[in-house]
Amino acid sequence: MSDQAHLSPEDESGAARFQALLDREEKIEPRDWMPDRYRKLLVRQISQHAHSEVVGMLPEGNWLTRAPTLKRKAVLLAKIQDEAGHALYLYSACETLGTSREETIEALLDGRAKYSSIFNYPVPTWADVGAIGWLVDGAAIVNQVMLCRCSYGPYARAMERICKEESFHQRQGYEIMIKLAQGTPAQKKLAQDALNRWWWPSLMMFGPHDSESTHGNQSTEWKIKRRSNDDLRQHFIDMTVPQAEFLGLTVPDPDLKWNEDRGHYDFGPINWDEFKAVLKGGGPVGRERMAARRAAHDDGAWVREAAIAHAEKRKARQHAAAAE
Ligand code: FAQ
Repeated sequence: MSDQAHLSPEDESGAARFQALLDREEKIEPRDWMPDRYRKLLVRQISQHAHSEVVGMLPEGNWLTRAPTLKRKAVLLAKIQDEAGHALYLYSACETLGTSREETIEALLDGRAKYSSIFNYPVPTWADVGAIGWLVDGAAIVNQVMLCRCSYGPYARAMERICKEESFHQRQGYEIMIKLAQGTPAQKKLAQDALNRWWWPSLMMFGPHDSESTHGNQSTEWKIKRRSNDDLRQHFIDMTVPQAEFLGLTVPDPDLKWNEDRGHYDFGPINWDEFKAVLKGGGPVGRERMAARRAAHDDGAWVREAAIAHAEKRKARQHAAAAE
């Protein structure tokens, strides 16, 4: 049933304004009327995105004590802190849609909310940290540049800032891969093995094929998404294959081939059974990620309580000063 079916006269004028804003490529802001489904679609996507940033900090955080040099450690630390910042912008954008931060985080902790499939894979070597920066952040940029033009103002603005930081993340990963690929044969093998592990999961980050995408059409109609999952995936492949060639590494896809007519690379079938299995349970890595996330949340309880107590004391002082 259409969202417009049972609208009151007030809602009708809101709906007309909403459509006019979309048509004029202007942003929808929190004060504006919006269809309930638009709000829900955004809360779903933005909260999943925020959770991905937070859970994405865990595999890299595990490598902080094992980074090979002080410089690498400082750079990785800065990247992880950026991811925390991204999550904060995104949780804030979610709050502008009327869901409390507690509610959103609770949904992650009790397993109702998703985060990106990519963070349910193990990170066994330092080369995997490089591959994450190069491929995972590379895929995230391709996806998020599109989201800078999202119709919802707070999300689009958060994305602009996030994209600037993501390009530094991608560079740090690629630089790790360059060093390894130009190193000893053993180091080059580490880089190749990491590429083998992360290539296909990175392609899955863009979501199912367009024909299987549940939200794609509605999301595109409302200008939340501007490009389809398959379109973005192809763009990522076309951009990344030459980077792998520069490294002297082989993309683990025997069907990968430049198609002169299409002006794109053809590539082999994606294992969607693996994608579904990763989403369902996440296996041992998923359990480990969520256990680490819950422990961090519990350990941080005193910080939240202290911040609330401080805010209340400040408010009381301001009231007292105003009453004098
Ligand atoms: N993982 O109907 P569609 C990062 C689900 S940030 C898990 O096509 P949509 C930075 C989808 O939710 C990475 N689930 O969905 C970083 C839906 O299920 P639902 C995160 C997935 O929303 C780097 C169902 O499949 N980025 O990495 C995935 O139109 C390094 C049907 O799919 C974002 O979240 C997946 N990969 O398109 C941090 C970007 N794909 O909800 C630390 C914002 C699909 O009905 C270290 N999100 N599903 O139960 C988006 O652009 C979109 O949500 C897509 C999916 C493109 C991901």
